[in-house]
Amino acid sequence: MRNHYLIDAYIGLGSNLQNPHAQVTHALVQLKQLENCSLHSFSSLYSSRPMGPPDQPAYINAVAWLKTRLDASTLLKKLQSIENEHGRTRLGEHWGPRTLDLDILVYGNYKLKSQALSVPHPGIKYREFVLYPLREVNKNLMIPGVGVVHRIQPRCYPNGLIRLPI
Ligand code: A4P
Ligand code: MG
Repeated sequence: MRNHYLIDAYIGLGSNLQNPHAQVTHALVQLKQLENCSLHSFSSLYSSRPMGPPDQPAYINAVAWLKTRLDASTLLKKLQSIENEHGRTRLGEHWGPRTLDLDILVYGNYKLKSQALSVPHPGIKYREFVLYPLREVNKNLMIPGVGVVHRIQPRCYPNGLIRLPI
């Protein structure tokens, strides 16, 4: 489904399996090629400690800013197909390792809460691997119901997050 107008959507990318750096870099290329979307900008890549079970590799994370005419659920389906192309499996433990995870962090001014789609993503304000790259992309972003990124990010402990050189 298509909107007539463009929506600003922010996507969180994460990977900690099978060359995470390459997984995230390739996913950024795929986001650039998505129909009815344009990739406005994207953050550096960051190395982060795993949230969840500690016995898994470090993650590579990044954030992309898309302008899209896709409605939120169509966008989510497109992102899930990209995850599947990266060999994503969903049989493992909660917050377990993955080849690629693409989350819709923010979708315009929308506030949606269902099992299939919650935006803004409920974890945003607690996650350094989301807030630091998001600040790099748009520090003035107002996250609906949460606040402005440049005010929230400094309250989030960096937890060993490393911004990787380009
Ligand atoms: N879903 C609901 N809202 C959304 C949304 N805004 N964006 C639904 C994307 N999906 C959303 O997702 C489970 C279901 O969430 C989907 O069916 C979708 O309809 P999933 O990708 O199959 O599973 P998941 O990602 O394991 O689940 P969850 O609980 O959403 O995990 P998170 O929040 O994605 O966190 N540590 C570091 N350092 N870096 C990371 O990126 N990521 C995770 C996963 C754990 N630890 C991490 C990282
Ligand atoms: Mg996910």
